[in-house]
Amino acid sequence: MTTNPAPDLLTRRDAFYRELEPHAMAALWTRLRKLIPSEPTPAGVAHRWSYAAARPYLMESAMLISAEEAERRVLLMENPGLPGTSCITSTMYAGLQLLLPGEVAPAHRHTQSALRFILEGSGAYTAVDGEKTYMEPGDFVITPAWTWHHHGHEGNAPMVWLDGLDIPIVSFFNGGFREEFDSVVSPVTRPAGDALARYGTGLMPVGYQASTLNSPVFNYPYARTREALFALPHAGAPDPHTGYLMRYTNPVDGGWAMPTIATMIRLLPTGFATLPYRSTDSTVFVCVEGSGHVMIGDQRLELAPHDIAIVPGWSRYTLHASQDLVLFSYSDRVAQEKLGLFREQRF
Ligand code: GTQ
Repeated sequence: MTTNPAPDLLTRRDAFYRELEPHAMAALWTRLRKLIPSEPTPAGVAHRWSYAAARPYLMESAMLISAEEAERRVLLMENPGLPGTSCITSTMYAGLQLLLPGEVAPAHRHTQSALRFILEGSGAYTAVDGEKTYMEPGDFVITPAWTWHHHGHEGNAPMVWLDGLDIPIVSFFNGGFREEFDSVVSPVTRPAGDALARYGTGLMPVGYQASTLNSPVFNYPYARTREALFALPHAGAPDPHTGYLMRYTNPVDGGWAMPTIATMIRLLPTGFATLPYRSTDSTVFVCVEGSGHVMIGDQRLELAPHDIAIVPGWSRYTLHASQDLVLFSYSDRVAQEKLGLFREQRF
């Protein structure tokens, strides 16, 4: 293994490598360690976006362009370690979308899957595949790939939500398609609340044949989620590495709610801190309520309501709650699990 080649041989090797270049070939042994690393070294960096700092820019954007002209009036969050990519991690996209009362974000569809996590406001809806759902802060809403969707606002204050999409995954597979609907809104064929009534109560229509790619429930209301989360401390102690951590599930098969994006929510009671943990999925955290911080090595990221933080994959981190801290998170974990790539480590 460890031989010391003669200087003459080294020169001949370099010449050989240069000779290969114009043939679009290269010697694997010069690249093997980088190509097949001993462990992941994610391209993105740890970062936090303060909602208080971002919000004025979002409001300013509404003075420059309407939702309709923009198609989607969104300020995207780009990982400082991934400049020019429009991505928040190497596999996930994140943006803050603003809709004002009376505005419509026109109907379109795309092969990218999207989630909405509602940050502020009330009275706006998203219409997905023929059904409207009115959105409230803390709601988790799914827009499955290739479903027609538009957003509208019947309330009286600005509505802001976080968009999470699997844009980098779809572009990696070169699978991106988009279509605009031929009018501003796509048809609504079922009453609001239909999906939640049929599939979201522990009941299921008998004989229901569903694709299990996406959950048929496409709005997981925070009122229900919150009640569930805050019931957990009555029954036992939090997991020392994750806190009270729950995942959003597809009620048809118990799997993840979406095919490429794993979504979870957790409660860390006041004063609680997790033990160090890491996993291979770079994760986007959204502070829903409460406050605290995340430590990634010696880097400290503060978490106040609606702040967004990135923990790069395979980085050891701890979470700390100063006030009952509720964190929504999403990552490519579900895709990694399907490919046999997901790993986690508890310290
Ligand atoms: O609302 O459909 O942030 O298509 C980026 C692309 C939101 C949306 C984004 C989109 C949407």
